[in-house]
Amino acid sequence: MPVSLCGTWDMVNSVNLDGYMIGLGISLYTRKIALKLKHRKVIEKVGDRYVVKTLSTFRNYTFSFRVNEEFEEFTKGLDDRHCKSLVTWEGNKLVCIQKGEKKNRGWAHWMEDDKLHLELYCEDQVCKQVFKRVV
Ligand code: YOG
Repeated sequence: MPVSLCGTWDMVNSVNLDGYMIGLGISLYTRKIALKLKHRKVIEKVGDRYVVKTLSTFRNYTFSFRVNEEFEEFTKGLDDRHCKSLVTWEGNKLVCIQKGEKKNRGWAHWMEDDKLHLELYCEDQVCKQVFKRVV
């Protein structure tokens, strides 16, 4: 593993989450709630599996995967879609491609200046989030 993304991280910045949610077809009502949330990301390694938790006061989303092994992802509580997802390391970026109904869907995590960065892609939308480590 090039760098450890493991740990607990709190969102400090988010750009174009609304655009990303529009790309996913999330209703205006739910988008308004989601935009007010501070997300916490908990990334753990359990054996050869990663567990990634996105936590908020509204909903939580947890999934787990092995790098380089395609898996069935159900985005329960997000847009409730089924994807065939594959996570790989591209240099120091942990990159996920989520094949399914939505085009150009996926995300990438990487570390930069002690911060955890996340780009979320869907259709023609990109959301960029930055997290600081919780100590
Ligand atoms: O992260 O997929 O770390 O899965 C981004 C917003 C809001 C629900 C959260 C709940 C998703 C309503 C997931 C927010 C917008 C809005 C807390 C980001 C969809 C629905 C769960 C994500 C990856 C990479 C791991």
